[in-house]
Amino acid sequence: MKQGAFSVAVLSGVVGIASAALDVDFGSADSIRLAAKDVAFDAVSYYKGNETGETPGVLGYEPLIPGGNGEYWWWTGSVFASTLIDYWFYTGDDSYNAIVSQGLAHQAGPNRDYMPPNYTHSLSNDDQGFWGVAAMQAAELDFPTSSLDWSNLAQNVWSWQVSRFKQEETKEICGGGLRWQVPPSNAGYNYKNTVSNAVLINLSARLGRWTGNSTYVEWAERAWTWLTDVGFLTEDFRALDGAHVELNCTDINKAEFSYNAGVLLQSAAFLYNQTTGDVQTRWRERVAGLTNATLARFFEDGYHFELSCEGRDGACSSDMLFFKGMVTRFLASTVQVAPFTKDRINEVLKTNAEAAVKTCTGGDNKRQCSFSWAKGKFHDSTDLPSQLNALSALTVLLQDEVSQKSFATNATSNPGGGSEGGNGSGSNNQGNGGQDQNGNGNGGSAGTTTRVTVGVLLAGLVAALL
Ligand SMILES: *C1O[C@H](CO)[C@@H](O)[C@H](O)[C@H]1NC(C)=O
Ligand SMILES: *[C@@H]1O[C@H](CO)[C@@H](O)[C@H](O)[C@H]1NC(C)=O
Ligand SMILES: *[C@@H]1O[C@H](CO)[C@@H](O)[C@H](O)[C@H]1NC(C)=O
Ligand SMILES: *[C@@H]1O[C@H](CO)[C@@H](O)[C@H](O)[C@H]1NC(C)=O
Ligand SMILES: *[C@@H]1O[C@H](CO)[C@@H](O)[C@H](O)[C@H]1NC(C)=O
Ligand SMILES: *[C@@H]1O[C@H](CO)[C@@H](O)[C@H](O)[C@H]1NC(C)=O
Ligand SMILES: *[C@@H]1O[C@H](CO)[C@@H](O)[C@H](O)[C@H]1NC(C)=O
Ligand SMILES: *[C@@H]1O[C@H](CO)[C@@H](O)[C@H](O)[C@H]1NC(C)=O
Ligand SMILES: *[C@@H]1O[C@H](CO)[C@@H](O)[C@H](O)[C@H]1NC(C)=O
Repeated sequence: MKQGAFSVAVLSGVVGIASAALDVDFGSADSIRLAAKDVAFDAVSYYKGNETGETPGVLGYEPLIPGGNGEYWWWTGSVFASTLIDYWFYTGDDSYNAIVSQGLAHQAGPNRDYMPPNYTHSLSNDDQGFWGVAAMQAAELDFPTSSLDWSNLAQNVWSWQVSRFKQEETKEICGGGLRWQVPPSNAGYNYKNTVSNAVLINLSARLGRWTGNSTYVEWAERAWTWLTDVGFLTEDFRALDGAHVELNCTDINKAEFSYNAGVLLQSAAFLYNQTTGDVQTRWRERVAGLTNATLARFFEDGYHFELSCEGRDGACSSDMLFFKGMVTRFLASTVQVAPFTKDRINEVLKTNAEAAVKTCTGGDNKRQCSFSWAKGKFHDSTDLPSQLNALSALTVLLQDEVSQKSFATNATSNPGGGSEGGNGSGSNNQGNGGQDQNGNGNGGSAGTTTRVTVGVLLAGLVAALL
């Protein structure tokens, strides 16, 4: 991630009236699914990674690579993958699974840890982390693969980040915490930021749930404690951007970006779900506080407004253009693992999608979307992040359609079974104490496997954790 410091802009969104070329009936799951299909198609039309001579997984070449067009940074390829994995999960349309798998595999690099040598010059902890997160998501959703062990990729990323975190604790600068950049020679190595640590928390929370191994949950708590101690996460749950090591992290850059809050919220939700007793109460308070803060700061009028840059024309960097879709998906998965947030969050997800779709009247086919949902109509230009944002906004409305599916763990996962096509994408856990069963899915209406929820299994994990 390459953002600089930004001051907080004044909110100025006014919703206008526009007729959407994407004709969506928000009361109908079929209608939402059809619209999502169009938006996904237009999003993928920007992707060149599967063409001869192109690099799988990335959305263009970084400015620092010779001949690079400088449009999108390396990490954004992981957002493309995550969005399409969720698209497949919510709709059952597997049209893009092959290019997503190919990209995730290619960018894992020679050591399968998302540190491919091509990108060392700009490698940051958050960048590596977001790729790890995409691999973890693939594991949890039993995303079909013939050759890769998704959770192993995520674990490799986690191991690297924890070893760096330990090193920082030894040095006592800022009391610990991950730096932004990885190689000391990179500009930004002297900055510690919220998102790098938040992504480590996210991975820890989810690996904890995946394995049932409490070491991960302890790490999530450790990194969370650091974020609050250093003051990056405030008492009223504002997630501030970061600070410099020269000043022992006292010069906090107060810019607030939605994805910082979003990653923390979703992580807290996963931790809430897998803990019990007082510990669970603490995570529940964090979930509640971050839900409030996220909705109040970034969804004041019922749709996402990127506080720190939107409203100042051209002030959102190419990185920031991706945040809306990410946060939308974080909110939706928060509902899944922390259902007590459902009413509050779902109300907003609906108005959010309606606002997004109003912008989808652009491009040659008159259905492409644009970035600023506050404008209430198409404006400026078409671009890939705007398509991904609108796609996320639509797909998360299909939550009820997938309520019978739930996130896998290492005991239930069977991604290989899904790669054959036709026989479903996951194992069928019958609450039999975690035995793997390679059952056939009884194909749901959207063409995906209906899986018995792993709630029973989860209860077992909770017992194992505490
Ligand atoms: C964190 O975990 C969720 C839940 O599986 C995943 O969907 C999401 O992409 C992750 N978010 C980040 C940014 O870490
Ligand atoms: C790349 O993937 C897209 C989407 O699946 C597909 O339409 C296109 O034909 C593929 N291109 C090549 C060269 O395989
Ligand atoms: C690294 O760059 C080379 C040359 O452009 C390319 O062939 C290769 O696919 C790239 N690897 C990754 C992981 O992007
Ligand atoms: C730097 O900050 C940490 C806590 O954030 C503190 O423990 C440490 O004493 C500080 N070091 C200096 C030199 O002030
Ligand atoms: C899941 O991971 C845990 C911790 O690594 C391990 O002890 C357990 O055996 C794994 N379970 C399965 C079914 O692979
Ligand atoms: C739990 O995970 C940690 C970190 O990966 C590992 O070192 C430890 O061996 C695991 N414990 C068990 C019981 O699998
Ligand atoms: C969140 O907001 C709700 C409603 O506005 C309020 O009742 C609740 O106390 C808040 N919770 C936290 C933890 O801030
Ligand atoms: C944990 O998540 C599952 C879905 O994966 C959900 O059914 C369950 O209610 C959640 N637990 C709690 C305590 O909210
Ligand atoms: C699906 O499962 C059935 C029963 O096990 C088997 O006969 C069939 O060949 C499988 N189909 C595919 C496409 O793997």
